[in-house]
Amino acid sequence: MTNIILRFSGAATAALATGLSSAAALASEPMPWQLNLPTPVTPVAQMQYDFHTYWLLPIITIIAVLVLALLLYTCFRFRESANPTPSRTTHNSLLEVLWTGIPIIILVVLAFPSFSLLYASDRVEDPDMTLKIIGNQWYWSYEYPDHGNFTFDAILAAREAEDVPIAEEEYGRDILRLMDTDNLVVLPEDTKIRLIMTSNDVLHNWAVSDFGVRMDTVPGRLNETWMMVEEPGLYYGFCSELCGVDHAYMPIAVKIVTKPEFEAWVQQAQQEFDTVDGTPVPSAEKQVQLAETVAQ
Ligand SMILES: [Cu+2]
Repeated sequence: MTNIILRFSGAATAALATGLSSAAALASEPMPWQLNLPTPVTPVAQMQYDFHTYWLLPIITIIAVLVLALLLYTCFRFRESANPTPSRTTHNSLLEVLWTGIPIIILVVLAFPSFSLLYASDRVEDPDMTLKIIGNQWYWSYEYPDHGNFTFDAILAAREAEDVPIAEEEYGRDILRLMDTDNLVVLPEDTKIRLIMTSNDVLHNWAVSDFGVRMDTVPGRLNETWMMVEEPGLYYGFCSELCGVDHAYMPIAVKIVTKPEFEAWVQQAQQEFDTVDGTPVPSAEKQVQLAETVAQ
C-alpha cells in the first residue's frame, strides 16, 4: 500500500518534475526529491512513460482506492457492536464470477499496449549504426563495428569522494561520484542505433532509464534492442543485474552529441583506441579496401 501511495503522489508531482528537468536541460543526473520516471528521450522510453502514466497508474489507483474503501466500509458496517450475530453466508456466485472476471478483463486490456511496447523495443528496421556492449566484472566494454571496429573500456571514474577532484583534473570535466566513467560512450542524436549486448563472465544488465533500455547481457548470447535519442546530453545508467562484489561500481555514462560532433569524435577515437583484434584502426582508404575484400 505504501508503494501505491508513493506512486500516486509521484503522479501528482509529475508535471512539475517534467517541467523542471526540461528547463534544466540535459545532464540527466538525479535531483533531490525527484519523483516519477525520468524525462523520456527515445521513442521507446516515451511509450513506456505513456503506458505507465496513462494506463497503469490510473488503473492501480482505482483498484487501490476501491479496495481501501471496501475495507473501511466492511470494518465499519460489520463491527462487533453493530453486528453481534454474524451471518454464516459463504458463497455468492455473482460476486465470485465478478472478482475473477474483472481482473482477467483488466489484464487482457493491459496486454494490448504492453505487447505493442514489447515489440517496439525488440529491434529496429534499417539501423544507422551498431554499438556492441560487453559486460565485464566490473566495467563495460564498447565496440563500434561501423566506425573501424575500435573498442574501449569504460571504468568507474571516482569511487570515493576524494577521488572526484583527481578524476576531474584528469578528464577535464565535471565528474559525478559512482556515476561517471573514464571513457564516455559517445553517440549521435537522431540516429537509429542498434544495441547488441553480451557478457564476458556473468550476467550483467545495461540499463539507462532515460533511454528506456534495460537489458541483460548474457555470456555466450547476443541480445538486441535499439534506441534513437532525440536530445543531446549526458545520460547515466547502472548495471542492473547483481553480478558480484563490485556490481555497484560499473556505471554507464553516455554522451549524446550532434552528428558532426560525433564524426569528429570518431576521428579522434580511431587514433586513440585499438581495434577489436588489438591492432590500430586502419586508415579510411584501407577500411574501404577491406570492405571490398569482404564483399567479394
Ligand atoms: Cu554487472
